[in-house]
Amino acid sequence: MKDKLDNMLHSARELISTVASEAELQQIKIRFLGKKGELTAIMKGMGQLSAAERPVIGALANTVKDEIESLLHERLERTRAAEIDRRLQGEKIDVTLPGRRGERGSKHPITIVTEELVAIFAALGFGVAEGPEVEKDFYNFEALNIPRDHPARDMQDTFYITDDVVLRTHTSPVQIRTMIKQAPPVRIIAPGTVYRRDSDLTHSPMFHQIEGFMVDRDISFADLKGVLTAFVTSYFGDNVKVRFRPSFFPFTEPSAEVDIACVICGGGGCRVCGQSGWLEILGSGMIDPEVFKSVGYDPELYSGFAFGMGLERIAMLKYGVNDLRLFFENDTRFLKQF
Ligand code: 2NM
Repeated sequence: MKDKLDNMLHSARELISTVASEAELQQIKIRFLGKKGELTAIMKGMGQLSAAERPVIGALANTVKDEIESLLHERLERTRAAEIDRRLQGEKIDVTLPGRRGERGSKHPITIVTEELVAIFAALGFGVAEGPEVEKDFYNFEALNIPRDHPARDMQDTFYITDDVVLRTHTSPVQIRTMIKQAPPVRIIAPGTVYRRDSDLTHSPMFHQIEGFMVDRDISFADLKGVLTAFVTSYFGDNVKVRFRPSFFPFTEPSAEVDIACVICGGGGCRVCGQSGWLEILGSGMIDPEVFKSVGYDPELYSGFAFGMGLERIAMLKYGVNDLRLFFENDTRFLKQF
């Protein structure tokens, strides 16, 4: 009996020392200490022993049991520690690796064009002015010699807030406000958002303009041509052809539209320029004496010119964009190309 217990302890020790998993340890525990285990069997058979043997074998069996339990426990701890070590090795983080960069935004093409045009006019001595987008009828229309019955006043074109308040349809009210506040000489450009009840492939109800004007003694149409030609060649290149074509605006007389040779076909005629070889890029004219009267300038003393252009159109020509809607959809795949 004693040999049996010694052998049992010996083989248990051998087994436990080679085990590598918790599951195997559990099996060994069942084999020796379980209800039907080898040691349990011996303990159950104690009754058959003589009174002299029983305490000796009993004590030995208990020692063997304790020993196996402590071997199992010790091995279990080691297996768990090894398992944790292995996981930590696998999950090790290299804290010196560079982090993921946050995605950087980019300037909207309309912002880029605005800043470039403002810079060109700044170099020509123009300051920048801004004004409200919700505007009084007086500043948006009345002071600009746009009478009550003029087609531009039609509900078709203008968003009315009340009878007397509109979303500005151009940035000209900024020039009116500037002239009312400031005596000549003045040279100002007004970039900004404007609104018209118009929506199709080439018109958005919200779009952007830069308008500008210059007033002093003896400003002539030659100044208009000089400044606008300087602007156009500065933005589209020294070699671009420019022409001035008679036009009409209620707030200027005479008025002229400025065309450049088509940036797509170079003047030969294509779809973009409607076979004409020319692209209209801005409107202009000598400020009408009626406008001067509304702002308190003396038309006998002062003269000036003014001009205006749509920035979406300029951006489309500059960058070869063929769909106006791209400027308003804010798809970053489009925006990040500029
Ligand atoms: C244009 C074309 C021609 C213009 C006129 C004025 C003002 F207030 F000085 F009279 N501001 N802007 C003007 C003139 C705008 O846009 C196509």
